[in-house]
Amino acid sequence: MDDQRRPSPTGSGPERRASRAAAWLAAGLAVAVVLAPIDSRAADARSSLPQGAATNPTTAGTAWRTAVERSELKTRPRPTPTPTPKPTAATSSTRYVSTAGSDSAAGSALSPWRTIQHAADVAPAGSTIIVRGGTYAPFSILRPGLTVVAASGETVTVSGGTYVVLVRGTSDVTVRGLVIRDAPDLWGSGVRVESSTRVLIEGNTIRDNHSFGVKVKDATNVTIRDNEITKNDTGIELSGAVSGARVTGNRIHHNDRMVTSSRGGNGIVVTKTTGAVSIVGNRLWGNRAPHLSGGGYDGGAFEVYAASDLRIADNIAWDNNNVMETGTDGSAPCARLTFVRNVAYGAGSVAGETTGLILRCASDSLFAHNTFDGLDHYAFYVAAGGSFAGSIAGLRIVDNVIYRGRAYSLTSGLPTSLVIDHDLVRPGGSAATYGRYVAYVAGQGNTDSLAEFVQWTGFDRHGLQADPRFVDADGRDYHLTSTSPAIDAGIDVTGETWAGSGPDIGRFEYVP
Ligand SMILES: [Ca+2]
Ligand SMILES: [Ca+2]
Repeated sequence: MDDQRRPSPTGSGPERRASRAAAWLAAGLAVAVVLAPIDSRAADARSSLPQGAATNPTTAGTAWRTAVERSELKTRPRPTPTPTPKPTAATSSTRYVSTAGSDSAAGSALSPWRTIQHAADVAPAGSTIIVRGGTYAPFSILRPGLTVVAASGETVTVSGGTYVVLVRGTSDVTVRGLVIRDAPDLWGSGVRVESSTRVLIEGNTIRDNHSFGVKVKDATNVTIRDNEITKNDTGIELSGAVSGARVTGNRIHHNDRMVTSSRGGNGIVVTKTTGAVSIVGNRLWGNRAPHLSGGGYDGGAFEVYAASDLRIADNIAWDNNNVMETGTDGSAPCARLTFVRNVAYGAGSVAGETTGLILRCASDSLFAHNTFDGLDHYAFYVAAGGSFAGSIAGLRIVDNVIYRGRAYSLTSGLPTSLVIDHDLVRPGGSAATYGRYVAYVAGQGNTDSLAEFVQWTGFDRHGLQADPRFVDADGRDYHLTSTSPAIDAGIDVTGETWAGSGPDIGRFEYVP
């Protein structure tokens, strides 16, 4: 989808440009550690990342991931632990591959095979295939119950092929710890999981693939966890029947090339899927591709196209071309999207090119308890009709903080079932495009006053225009301080427990 939907609002004044260098220090870290106890937060803050460290996914990753996992664990029922048998050095279910090996060998530690493909073809079901350091040809897993894993502490690179790693027509497969790169073909991918179930793609580096880092098509219960996914045309794409897909803990950044003239530069794309999908606790940044012609950029953190039943929560996104784009070709709606407890911010590395959410296909959907800071053009562009539009009936935008950027850009003809309320806005104070306004409303223009926006539209009658009093917005710690007007000013739309007399507005609940 192209960026055709941006309205051309009138009344833009001169934009004040401020130094944003400081804002990049520790980007992605401060918000990461705030779930941790005070002491560890201070310890992490002291690590004070150098300029550009935000683009290094290995820095500060552990603290944040731990925090996310901790918060998830609180709400997740704990399974009864099963005793794990002690691993032995070379059980019958362990096989080895080495660049010094031979496919006519036994596949043991001392007599390893040469190719991963041979191992995937002949290893007994239930095998763990340990690959020693080196560079290998692409491979396909077409049999159930296999784990392919890099030897501990060794770098295993698999490169080339339409699909560098293909998992097809099988089940119970794990691919872990590999560097998967350089698929050269249009519509190819680093990892492709197709017509399979119970597949885990974990801890890999997946990069420089054309067109996808990971593509999941018609495969259920696929988990994509803790990977670094970068420099592909698109980071991850899910399509078809993908019930139970879970994308979590990944670092998805600088997927920065177009696939075709109309798509590319996206972090996570969910297109024409059926079944519930969970996208939780990822970090996404720098996902933005120059158009193939005509200038400008496409892409963004999340793209949803004719897909429903998505839960997108606890993610952190910065410097992406947009936070989310929704759309459809009319073949299916985008229904029951739940986008909660995310943080997204600018300013981006390209002036004017870090926008918010394009909601033109989002029926019966909830966008709540998110915090946005310094986004260009808008946090929420809400449209009825136009290119790629589907229904937005029953869309609710509630309990969000929109800071240092224009909160809304609204077209005419919006449905009466649209709810926008209990949000806190604070425009100004950034160089974000249109950042000094609260909203643009078709037929009215721009306003810098929430009261005027309420008068024009009837939305946000319980909203606030005030300083949210974050702990340290420039340091990306969007926790509230004790005097924040966002405290207890929200409404319960998520069923979560809260502190005080009501839910707070924005990503983080203030706990005295
Ligand atoms: Ca797009
Ligand atoms: Ca509260």
